[in-house]
Amino acid sequence: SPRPTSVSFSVKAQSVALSQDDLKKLAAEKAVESIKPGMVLGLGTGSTAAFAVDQIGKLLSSGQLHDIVGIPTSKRTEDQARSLGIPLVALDTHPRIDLAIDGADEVDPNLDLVKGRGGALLREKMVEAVAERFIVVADDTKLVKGLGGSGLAMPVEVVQFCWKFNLVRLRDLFREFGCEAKLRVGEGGEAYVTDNSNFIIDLYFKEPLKDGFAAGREIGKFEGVVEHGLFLGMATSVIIAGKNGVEVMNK
Ligand code: ABF
Repeated sequence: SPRPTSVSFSVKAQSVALSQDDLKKLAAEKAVESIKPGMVLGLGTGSTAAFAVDQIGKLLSSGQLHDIVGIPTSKRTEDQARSLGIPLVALDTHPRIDLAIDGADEVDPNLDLVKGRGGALLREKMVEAVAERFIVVADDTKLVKGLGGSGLAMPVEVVQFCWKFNLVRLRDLFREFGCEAKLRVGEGGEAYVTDNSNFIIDLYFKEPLKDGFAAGREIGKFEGVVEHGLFLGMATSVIIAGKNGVEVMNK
């Protein structure tokens, strides 16, 4: 797939050390600058996206932004947006989204992504797939050379019915990448249940995937798999904040 076409450094970070949260906020607020009145927005999930939702709320309440509506990608984001007075709609009535802003778990050099460690991958993918522009916001710890290369989870949402059957099939599918597959467990020690009442199988790879598109296709062939965390060819821009500033990469 084509490499990103332009790279720019738009904001210089201050000389004082910035925390990871400061970096997330910088990236999120840079993305919010692209919002124009009249837009239908996809509202992402996770700690970085939450900074963007906060900023949208602030701009609305100060009158600097108006006439926008949002479609949340999780119950968490829905609650946050409601508490900030952001008007919400649904894909059912607003099937075209002007701009979605969301975080990611891994970003590769082609702007392909792993998402879903926050558990919201299904709604995120439904919303972001129909967004005319999809801006990913992240700090520079999310950059990887190859997807699956962070050593952290690549999530797959599966129906609860016979989840072990799919866990074994997924693990075996990626045996050559040293894949381990685990059912995600929630804070109480019970299986984690998504907003859509499904389970999540987290895949861990010893080495990055060679071909994310082939991997996504193969995962999608398993009945009972609802969605996977490979978001390929979807991001139109990625905004990465690091200690040297904010970098905007465009497809
Ligand atoms: C969402 O939140 C997910 O797709 C991703 O899993 C996670 C990233 O969270 P954070 O911004 O807190 O690292 O964007």
